[in-house]
Amino acid sequence: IQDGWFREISEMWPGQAMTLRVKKVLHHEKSKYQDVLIFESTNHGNVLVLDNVIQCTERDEFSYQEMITHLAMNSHPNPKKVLVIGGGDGGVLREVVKHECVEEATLCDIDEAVIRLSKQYLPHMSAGFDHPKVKVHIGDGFKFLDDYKNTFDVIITDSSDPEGPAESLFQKPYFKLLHDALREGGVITTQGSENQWLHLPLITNLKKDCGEIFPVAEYAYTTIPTYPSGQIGFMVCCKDADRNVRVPVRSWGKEEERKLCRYYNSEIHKASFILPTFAQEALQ
Ligand code: AAT
Repeated sequence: IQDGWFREISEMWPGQAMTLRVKKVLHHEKSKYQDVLIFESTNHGNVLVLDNVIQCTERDEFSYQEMITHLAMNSHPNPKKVLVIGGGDGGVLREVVKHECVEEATLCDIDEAVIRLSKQYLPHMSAGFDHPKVKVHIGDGFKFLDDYKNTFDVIITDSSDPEGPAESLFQKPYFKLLHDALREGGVITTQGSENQWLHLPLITNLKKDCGEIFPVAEYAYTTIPTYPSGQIGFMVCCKDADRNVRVPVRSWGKEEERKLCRYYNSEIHKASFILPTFAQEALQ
């Protein structure tokens, strides 16, 4: 923070930096795994920052949390057991339990500090923790998954970027663990290592790795002003070769969809897989 502005400077996006005006620093600590900063901004609500990277702002978090969740959930005909890796702010859980078919939603985040501070400063997201179907485990997602085979219908990896404690969650052995932890017909989404403007080689590699493990592996993206270059991508993969994840297999009615979601809808589900030509070519 300099002169009342937070700047998101990182070698992961050289030569550019999102800058947000700070009204007040609410909390700053070094947890066991990362530097955790929470500040109140002038125009974007409260902001969670880990190792100097913006994780969410109250103003636009719904775009990311809804898309990473419902792209997976609505690509499964009847998801009952759901696992979230990362997601310590609770926002993805909040979205998961909007689906009444869910019987159990487990979250595994490496850092208790993120959960503790989100409960204090990000109440709209951490509301997800209060649901009776939710269970929380503190630990490394990679290690956690290793203990589960043939267990979950949907697994959502809402992890931080590949530099830091989430590094292993972008590598091939992790996708194998995800695959094996899914039940028949299971679906995953993962944070797709940022976006098309900055990381096409990374995304190409990620898609290749996923495609070698899952019979269906597609890349989708959403727009979000406070993530680098204003967008972020997801891998959406399925264990069932016949499933087309580009089209929702379930949907709420139009009216209910509008009540439940502010970004996601059935049309944008389909649209989110359509890429501009330069990205299409790279990912082929
Ligand atoms: N929904 C908010 C967006 C995030 S949160 C990322 C979460 O992943 C953090 O709570 C962090 O503690 C957790 N995490 C990191 N590594 C691991 C791990 N190995 N196992 C389990 N959880 C982990 C992501 C924002 C994306 C940023 C885009 N620039």
